[in-house]
Amino acid sequence: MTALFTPFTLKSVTLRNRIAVPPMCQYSAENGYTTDWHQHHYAGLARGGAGLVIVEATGVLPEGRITPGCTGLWEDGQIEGLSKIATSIKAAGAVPGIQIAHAGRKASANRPWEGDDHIPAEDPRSWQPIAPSAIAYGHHLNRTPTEMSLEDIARVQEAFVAAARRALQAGFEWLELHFAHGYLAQSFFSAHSNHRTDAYGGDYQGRSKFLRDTLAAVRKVWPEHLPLTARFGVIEYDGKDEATLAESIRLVQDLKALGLDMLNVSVGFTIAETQIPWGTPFLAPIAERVGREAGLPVAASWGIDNPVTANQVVEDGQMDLVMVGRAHLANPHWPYAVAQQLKKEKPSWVLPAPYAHWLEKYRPN
Ligand code: FNR
Ligand code: XEN
Repeated sequence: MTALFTPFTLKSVTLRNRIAVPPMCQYSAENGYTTDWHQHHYAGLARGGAGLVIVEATGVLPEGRITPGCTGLWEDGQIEGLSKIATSIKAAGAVPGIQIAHAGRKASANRPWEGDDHIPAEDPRSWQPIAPSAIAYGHHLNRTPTEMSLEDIARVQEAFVAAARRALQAGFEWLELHFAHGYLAQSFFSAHSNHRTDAYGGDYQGRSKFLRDTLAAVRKVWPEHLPLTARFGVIEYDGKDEATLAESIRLVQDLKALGLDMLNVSVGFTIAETQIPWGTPFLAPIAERVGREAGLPVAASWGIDNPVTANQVVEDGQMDLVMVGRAHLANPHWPYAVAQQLKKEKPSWVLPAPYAHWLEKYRPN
C-alpha cells in the first residue's frame, strides 16, 4: 500500500491514513461559540477522506482569541457546538482533534480579510493583549501588550487545563496545544519576545517553563490513552537557526518526558523579518531531525500539498503524518484526488462506504 494511505496508530487512536487537516481558523464564531458554518466546514473536510481533522485554534480565554470571530472553550456552553462537530467528523470516518490556544500579543486583531491588524484600542470590540514582556510584535500588530504577572500566568495555565477538560467532554480524541506561530506560548520561548528576569524568562529553563508547566498540567486531565500533541515553531528563520533548533529539540525532549505524544513541527513566527524558503517542503528535513533527535512521531505542513511530495515525505520517514491545509480548502476531497493520482488506492481506503462503494464499482479501470 502507498505510504500515505497506511493507517497510523498513536496511543488508542488509529487514523485511516497519514493525511491530516491542520487547524485553520475560520473567524466565524460568535462570542467564541461555533456557528452553522463550522458544522458545515468540518463535516465536509472529514467526508473528504483525511484521517485526522483538527479544529481551529480555540481560545482558552476570551482575551486569548486572535480575533473576535475565533472559537472558544472558556465556558461550558461552548461544548455543545464543538461536540456536534466532533460527532460529525467521527461519523465521516476521521478522528476529531482540536487545537487549544492563547494568542498573547497577537490577540485582538481584525479578521485577515478585514486587515489582519490590531483592532484600534478605542474600538469596543478590542481588548488589551497580554504577553511575557511588554514588547509589540510590530509590523501590522503594533499594539504593546501588558507584561503578565505571575497570577496572569497561573490563570492562563488553569484555562488551558479547563479547556482540555471541555474538549474531552465534547468528544475530541486528539488534543493539540498551540505553542507555535508567535502566539503566547511561542512568545514565552523566544528571546525576541521574552525579556523577563523572573522564573519565566532568561535562560532555556526560564523561557521554556510556561510550555513545560502547561503541558504537564494538561496531561494530568487529558486521558493517558488519548494523544496529547503540540504545535511548536522549532525555527524562526532569523539567522540563528542552528541555535534555535538545538534549544527547540531540547524542549521537545523535555515535553516528551512530561507526556507529549507527537509534535506538529512548525515555524516560530515570533518576528516579522524572516527568510522562509516558501514554495518548498522546507520543514520536511527539519521535522525528520526533530523526530529522530527527540524520539517521537512528527507531522508538518507548508508546501507539502503535492501528492507525490506528500507520499514521499512519509515513505522516506521524514514525518509520520502530513498536514495539508489550504489544498483541503480548495478541495475537501483532496485525499481521494491524491489516491486517484497515485493510481494505487481503492476508494474504500480513503472514503466512507456510502461513497466508496459506488466509486469502486464504476471505476474506469
Ligand atoms: C492557518 N494555520 C493555522 N495554524 C494553526 O496552528 N492554527 C490555526 O488555527 C491556523 N489557522 C489558519 C487559518 C488559515 C485560513 C490558514 C490558511 C492557515 C496554518 C495552517 O495550519 C497550515 O500550517 C498552513 O496553512 C500551511 O499549510 P498548507 O496550507 O501549505 O498546507
Ligand atoms: C503566523 C501565520 C501562520 C499562519 N496562520 C496561523 C494561524 C492563523 C492565521 C494564519 C494560527 O496559528 N492560528
